[in-house]
Amino acid sequence: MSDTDTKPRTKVRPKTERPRLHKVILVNDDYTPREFVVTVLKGIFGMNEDQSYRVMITAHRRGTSVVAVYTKDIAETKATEATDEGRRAGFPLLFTTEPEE
Ligand code: TYC
Repeated sequence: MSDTDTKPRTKVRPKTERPRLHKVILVNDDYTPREFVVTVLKGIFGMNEDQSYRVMITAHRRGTSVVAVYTKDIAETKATEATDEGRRAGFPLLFTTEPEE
């Protein structure tokens, strides 16, 4: 580098976009018992009794409730696992995912 060359004052730092997070959404239905929903939320999403009751009752009253946000893969895996627990017990319990804005 010659004397007249000027170094950039700051390092070039290419912007790396963070991967978009995906919401897991609990969908209400008329058949799955409340207590079963709470048990699934505790087991698969690591929530305590209070948190899972709140998420369950929000879906019950409003139709849907956001459970948590994760990377796409983890959100989809957990939504599938939670939905499958309902299926195995004979309930139409449904968890879906959607990307965050
Ligand atoms: N609506 C159900 C009932 O009254 C309880 C329920 C809540 C089911 C939330 C699903 O995502 C749900 N037994």
